[in-house]
Amino acid sequence: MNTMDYFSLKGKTAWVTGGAHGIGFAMAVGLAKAGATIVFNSRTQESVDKGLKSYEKEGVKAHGFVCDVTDEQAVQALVQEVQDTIGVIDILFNNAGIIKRIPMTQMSAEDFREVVDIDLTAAFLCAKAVLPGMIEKGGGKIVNICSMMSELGRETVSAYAAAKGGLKMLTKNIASEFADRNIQCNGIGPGYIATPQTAPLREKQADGSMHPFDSFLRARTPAGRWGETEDLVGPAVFLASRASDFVNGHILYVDGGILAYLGKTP
Ligand code: NAP
Ligand code: GCO
Repeated sequence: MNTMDYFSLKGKTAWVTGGAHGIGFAMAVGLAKAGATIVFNSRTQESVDKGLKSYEKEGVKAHGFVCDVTDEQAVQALVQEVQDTIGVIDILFNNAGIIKRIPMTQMSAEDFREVVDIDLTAAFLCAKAVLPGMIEKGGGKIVNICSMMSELGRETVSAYAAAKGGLKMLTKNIASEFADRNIQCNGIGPGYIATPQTAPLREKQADGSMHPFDSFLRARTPAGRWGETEDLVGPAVFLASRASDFVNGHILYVDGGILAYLGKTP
C-alpha cells in the first residue's frame, strides 16, 4: 500500500459535533480533503446555515443538522437520520464544548453542571449512539477533543477542567471496552488555539496593549505562539485514519510543547 493511502478517508462518514466553526470546522475540512463525507451539528439553524456556507467556501459539501448534543433523543435521531440517508457513521469527533471562566466560590452548581453536561456527558451520549453502527460495520474511530485542562488546572476553570479530565478517562475507557471490535478511541488535546472560545484571553486592552494572558501564554509555550486551528488538521486525519489502527486510548497533545515545559527561567 502507498504510504499516503494509510491516511485516506475515502468512503468514510465523519460526524464532527459542533463543527460549524472553530477547531471542529478546521478538522472537518481536513477530514473532507482526505476523502470523508462530513456531518456536523449546531444548536441553531442560523449556526448550521453559517457553517454550510463556510464549508461551501472550502469546496466541501457538508451535511448540517440542528442538534443539542446534551439531548439524547436528538442525538439518537441524528445518528439514525444519517444512517438512513448517508450511511453508518464511521468516525465521530466529540468536539462540541463550552467553557465558563468563573471563580469556583462564585460558580453556581447550574453553571458547573452545564459545562460538564456539554463537555463530558454529551461525549458519552454521542459515542453511545454511534457505537452500535460501528460494531455492526466491523470498526470505527472516536476522537474526543480534550484540553490542557485534561492535565492541568488554573484559576476560574474548575468545571471545564473537571469535564476535560473526565473526557480523558472516558477516552481510555471507550478504548478499553471496544478495542476488540476494531474501534479505536483516542483524544486530541489542543494547547491554546486562536478561536472564539479563547477570544476573551486575547482581547486588546483599552490602552491598545495585548491582554496580559497573551504574554503569559506565549512565555508558557516553548513554540512561543498561540496555536492555529490548522495545527490540528494533521493530528485529526491521523487519528481518523487507518494510520492509527493500533493507537488506542491515547491523548495526542498538540500544544507547542506546553506540557513538556516547566516555564521560562527568570
Ligand atoms: P468554539 O469556537 O466556541 O466552538 C464550540 C462549538 O461547540 C460551537 O460550534 C458550538 O456550536 C458547539 N456547541 C457548544 N455547545 C453545544 C451543544 N450543547 N450542542 C451542540 N453544539 C454545541 O470553540 P473551539 O475553540 O472551536 O473549541 C472546540 C473544542 O475544542 C471544544 O471542546 C473546546 O473545549 C476544545 N478546546 C479548545 C481549545 C482552544 O484553545 N480554543 C483548546 C483545547 C480544547 P453552536 O454553533 O451551536 O454555538
Ligand atoms: C482557558 C482556556 C483553555 C483553552 C484550552 C486549553 O481559559 O484556560 O479557554 O481552557 O480553551 O482548553 O487547552
